[in-house]
Amino acid sequence: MSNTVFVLNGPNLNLLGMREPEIYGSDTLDDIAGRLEDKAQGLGLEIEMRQSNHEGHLVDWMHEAQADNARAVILNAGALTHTSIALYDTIRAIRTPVIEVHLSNPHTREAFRHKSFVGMAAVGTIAGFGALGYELALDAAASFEP
Ligand code: CA2
Repeated sequence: MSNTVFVLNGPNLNLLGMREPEIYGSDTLDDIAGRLEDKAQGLGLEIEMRQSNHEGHLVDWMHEAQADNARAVILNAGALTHTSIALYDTIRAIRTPVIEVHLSNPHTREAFRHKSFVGMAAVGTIAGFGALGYELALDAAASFEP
């Protein structure tokens, strides 16, 4: 198994830090990536950080994570979390463990955010801790068997 952790981000997360800071915080995705790189170094891991507004890219990247024997996938699928059976099937289909992350806590928000297809297949979920959630997820990934 490799030391790489894929950190995959879905639709609109490229806008982080630019809108709705009261919900999502003021860090940009690049800020989060920088902190994850530093933390990964200390844990002996490598980060592959990506964002796409397209569901199929997330599917392809999870296949890639599996082909590369990645340690784990950290996935914030954005709104696809609540709609995508394709992501559910993909997480079920790969052996690579997937950790679901959300900046906000979807359970305190609109009812349509209460269902998570990602969470139904992921190893676990970290939500509501803002950008810190990605770092907590990296700690979880580091605890998986190499
Ligand atoms: O809290 C999260 O991390 C979410 O995955 C964010 C998604 C939302 O649909 C999920 O229910 C929870 C939305 C991502 C959109 O990101 C934006 C960032 C800045 C400004 C506007 C949207």
